Amino acid sequence: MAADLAALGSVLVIIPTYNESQNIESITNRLRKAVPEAHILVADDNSPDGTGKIAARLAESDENIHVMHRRGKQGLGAAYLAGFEWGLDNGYDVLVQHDADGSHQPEQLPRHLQALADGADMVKGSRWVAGGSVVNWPKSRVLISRGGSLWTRAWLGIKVKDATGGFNAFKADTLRGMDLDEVASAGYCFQIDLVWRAIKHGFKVVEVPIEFVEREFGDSKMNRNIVVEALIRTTLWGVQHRFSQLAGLFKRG
Ligand SMILES: Nc1nc2c(ncn2[C@@H]2O[C@H](COP(=O)(O)OP(=O)(O)OP(=O)(O)O)[C@@H](O)[C@H]2O)c(=O)[nH]1
Ligand SMILES: [Mg+2]
Repeated sequence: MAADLAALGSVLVIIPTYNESQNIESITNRLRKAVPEAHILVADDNSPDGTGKIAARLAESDENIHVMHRRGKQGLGAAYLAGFEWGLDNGYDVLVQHDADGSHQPEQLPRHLQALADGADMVKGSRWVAGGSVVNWPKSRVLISRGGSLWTRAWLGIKVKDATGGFNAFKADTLRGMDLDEVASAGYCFQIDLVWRAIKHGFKVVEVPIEFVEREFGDSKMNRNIVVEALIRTTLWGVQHRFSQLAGLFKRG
């Protein structure tokens, strides 16, 4: 039988934003409808297009919406780390990562929450498990995403099908137990870093299917550096992991 969602406690959805003025209002509206009891934290990096001001206006009229105004663009990973810290300091029991650009569907968040209630420590929204899908994504992006996950699985020896996915939910104790102060990754790699950390620390990671929709408005912040960072860091973690496996074998032998 499915476990009770209410028992999960308070939920904070963190939305990092950089120039999402065309998206922020509709995504917060959808989230408020889909999971009314959840709180939202917009972590804005002083977007030149005024996203922070729109978020501040939304927060004024809705006590479930909060805004963190950050100094300037420091990358998605840094914004999430600041959001996690704020959420943990403020006593939330569940913390969710959610993009502003419409790629993640707020209506699918209850599935993440149910998986946490059923015993997962971290839940990853996955495009590449049965029932998952992408809408309007160019072939090149599918290739990068699938290739990146394959590379990650091969090096790190993990079963996660969508390692780079960014629609994730955590129990607060999972984040507390992952040594987040050691995270240095900035782009896509941040998502791989989080799931690798969760697995290494012995937490139960579950993937749930999501429909990922290419953004209609605004520009992607994805670039070649982000892909290269992910490739280099994942390979380094993989080499370290394989060495420690070998060292373990020698010790035992
Ligand atoms: N605060 C903050 N948010 C960011 C930064 N870079 C990206 N974001 C936000 O992070 C979310 C994901 O960024 P996207 O540009 O959509 O990048 P992506 O989803 O990895 O790439 P696509 O698949 O092309 O959409 C969006 O809500 C962005 O506004 C940043 O430097 N600071
Ligand atoms: Mg996006």
